[in-house]
Amino acid sequence: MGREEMRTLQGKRLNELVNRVYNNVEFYKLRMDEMGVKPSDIETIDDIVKLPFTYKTDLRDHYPFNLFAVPMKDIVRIHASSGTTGKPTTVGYTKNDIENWREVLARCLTMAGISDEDIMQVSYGYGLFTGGLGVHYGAETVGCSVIPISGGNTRRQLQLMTDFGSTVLACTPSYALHLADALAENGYSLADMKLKIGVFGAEPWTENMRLELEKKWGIKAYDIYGLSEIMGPGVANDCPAHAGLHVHEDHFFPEIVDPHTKLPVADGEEGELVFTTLTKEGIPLLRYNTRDLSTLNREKCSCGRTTVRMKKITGRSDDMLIIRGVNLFPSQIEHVLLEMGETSAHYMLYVDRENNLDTLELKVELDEANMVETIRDLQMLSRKIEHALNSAIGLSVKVTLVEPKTIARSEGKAIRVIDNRKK
Ligand code: DLL
Repeated sequence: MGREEMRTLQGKRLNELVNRVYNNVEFYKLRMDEMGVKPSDIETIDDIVKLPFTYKTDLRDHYPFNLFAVPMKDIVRIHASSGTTGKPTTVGYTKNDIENWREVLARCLTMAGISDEDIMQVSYGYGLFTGGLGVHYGAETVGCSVIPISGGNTRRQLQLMTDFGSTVLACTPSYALHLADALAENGYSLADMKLKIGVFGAEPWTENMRLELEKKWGIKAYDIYGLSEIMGPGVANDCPAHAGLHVHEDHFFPEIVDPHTKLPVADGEEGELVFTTLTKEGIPLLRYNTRDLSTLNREKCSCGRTTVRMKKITGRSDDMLIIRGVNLFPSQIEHVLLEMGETSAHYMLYVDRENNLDTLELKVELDEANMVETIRDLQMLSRKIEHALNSAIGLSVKVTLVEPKTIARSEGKAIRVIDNRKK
């Protein structure tokens, strides 16, 4: 589609969207009234800058369903991802949303050369996380034979990959690397496998890592991007040119804004990636600030596609970590510690990578007023915290209790995380 034709379509969809949220979501009506913007002020896609931004905290403040724009009877699926504290971020899909999700994912997979001839092993987690089910539906739409194995259980992954002759692997890039390194020690060989294509995403990874995965597996590796708030996987992905990720901009309108001023920046300049969900019905969002850092490029790609491309994500403007594909805010850890009230609130998180798998260790100071006397009690307290963290954030964390006043205090902003993973 030519640029002008696309802009006309986006303008029409934006106008419908704004009417929908203004009339059905109290939060947006209030925000727009406050700013003195009416739905009739939004005529073309350029008018998007008149609209309010949405942040993750807005989803938290309206937990669980208060930003939904349709009655619950029209919601057919609920997913959730990490919030900044104890409550997850929840999203809901109508039947049409699921259809559109299938469509964009089918585009992503086709762009990577996947067809109904392929056998796809979906090793993203199935469940509240959008990765497994999202990719699954798209793969079925394309006509692949889908193996919904979900994440984990490395040996079984390799066994099924060999026995079933999987031609496509979909998982996080770090898990793909871990699987590659586990081949030999589990008695498997690439020669017995039929893998051709990897669809990797859900966490940041570099171009070098992509090349490394291509070499280790002897495959073509593609980057797939997305986030639960906007849809899940399938917001954008790269084509064989690997020159940025094509955004499915007829559904998700991207902008880049300056992290400080929140004003839009020119194409090519880096800033926070913002999306407006042009077609979503369940939980449509205006100008959702992802906090992911990227740039936009509207030039036609050498693959022939005209859709805007976003550069591989270079980082985030907040402190969210992605550990084994799971999003984690240090504030979630703090929330659990404070809720338990058995230690001090001075802690440090150490993130590392062993055998290509992320590891997480929490050092937390004992509370002077509540000192633990015996080694046994100390061990019991660590286990208790590990258990509480595991059920709150879904990740295993090694907890080490340390003496009061041994964790370095910082004079400015507290440093809570030491991330030793190689970039
Ligand atoms: O990670 C959706 C997804 C699943 C994408 C499977 C791709 C494949 P969330 O759990 O909500 O959703 O996390 C979204 O993960 O804001 C980025 O910070 C990061 N992220 C996702 N894909 C990529 C990628 C899913 N390809 C957050 N490159 C986003 C870099 C990514 N970061």
